[in-house]
Amino acid sequence: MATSAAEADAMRRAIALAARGLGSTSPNPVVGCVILDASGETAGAGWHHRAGGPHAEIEALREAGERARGGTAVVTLEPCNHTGRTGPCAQALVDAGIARVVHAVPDPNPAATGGAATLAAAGIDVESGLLAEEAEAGNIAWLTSVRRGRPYVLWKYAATLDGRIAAADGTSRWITSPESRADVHRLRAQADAVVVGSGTARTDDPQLGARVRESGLLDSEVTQPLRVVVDSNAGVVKPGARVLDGTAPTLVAVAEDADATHLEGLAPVVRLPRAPLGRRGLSIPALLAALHERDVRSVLLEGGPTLAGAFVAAGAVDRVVAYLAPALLGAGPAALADAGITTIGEALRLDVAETVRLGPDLRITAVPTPITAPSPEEN
Ligand code: AOF
Ligand code: ZN
Repeated sequence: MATSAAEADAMRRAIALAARGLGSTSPNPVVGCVILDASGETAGAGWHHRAGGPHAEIEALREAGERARGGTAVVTLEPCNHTGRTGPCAQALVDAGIARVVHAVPDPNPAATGGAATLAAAGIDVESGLLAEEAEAGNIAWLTSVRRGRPYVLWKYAATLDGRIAAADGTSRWITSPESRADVHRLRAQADAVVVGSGTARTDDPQLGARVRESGLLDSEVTQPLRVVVDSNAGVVKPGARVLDGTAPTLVAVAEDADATHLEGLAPVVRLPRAPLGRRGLSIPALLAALHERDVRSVLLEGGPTLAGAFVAAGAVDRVVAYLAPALLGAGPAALADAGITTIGEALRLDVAETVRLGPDLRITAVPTPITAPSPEEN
């Protein structure tokens, strides 16, 4: 049976509800659910607020009460089938007398998958794939982290129209407008971790917190991201650094052979292998694995150009958000340093997902163009 216009409307609302959990549900997904009663009227709605809390389906069922009987549950993610921190939603939907379940995206989490089959076995009509693209986009960080076994990486930079992040004398305040800077706080609030390299830590002494008022989110909704400084030689993070203030946790990543004794008692330290020969810094896959182990599902990579180059070289950038100010410098560092690309054929090609005017600036969001297998003639 095909899906109805009312179900599509309900899914759009469920996707919007799910987004309210962005930044607070990690390591769990964002999920939204709308229950339609037997006559197609909205009877309940809910979203997942925090890991360990009720799943979206349970919130929506709670609101719908008896009206759920004979109704339809519209969910952004396939209902779970497992008892984890909470009970299985598939069973809860069966118990509530739901007649039909429409979900957008199958659950790739091996521990939780199988809900659709459980529902079908109980005689419930199950439909998958409604507005799958939109729902997938809304949950892209979590889905990517489950599929790849590493956090989703969003690289953000602010530059002039000629791609420079500072002037020749090193001055960089403020290239972009207050509107753009406020938008960055929203990105920080939605990320599990904010990562910077030693160059940025040294020159900017950034605090890296998500400033609530500027993020546009409510205070109670903001979970401060883990602040990560990649300080390979353990020479930059020192007592008094703003990144060590008490407002959010901090992790300093250093090389296995670095002397980090001065950091004892100051900040947790993770020791990682150095990058492969020919590259500076730490192994990016090892850094991402260490963060994944700490339940980090999404990373906001904030700089600078050297670390961004290492991430691009490692194939570890999933999304680029560029804030471009209508200004020219003509000299000064570029947003991206060496990424191991030496010839035009190797350029990392991107597809533009969105362009937005932010005050005087332009925000461009782009994702790496998927690599398609070469056709037989090209082989
Ligand atoms: C959520 N919220 O609304 C839905 C989820 O840690 P647990 O026991 O809460 O289970 C988390 C898993 O449940 C999660 O990875 C996903 O596969 C599934 N569905 N999770 O946190 C929800 N529907
Ligand atoms: Zn569930």
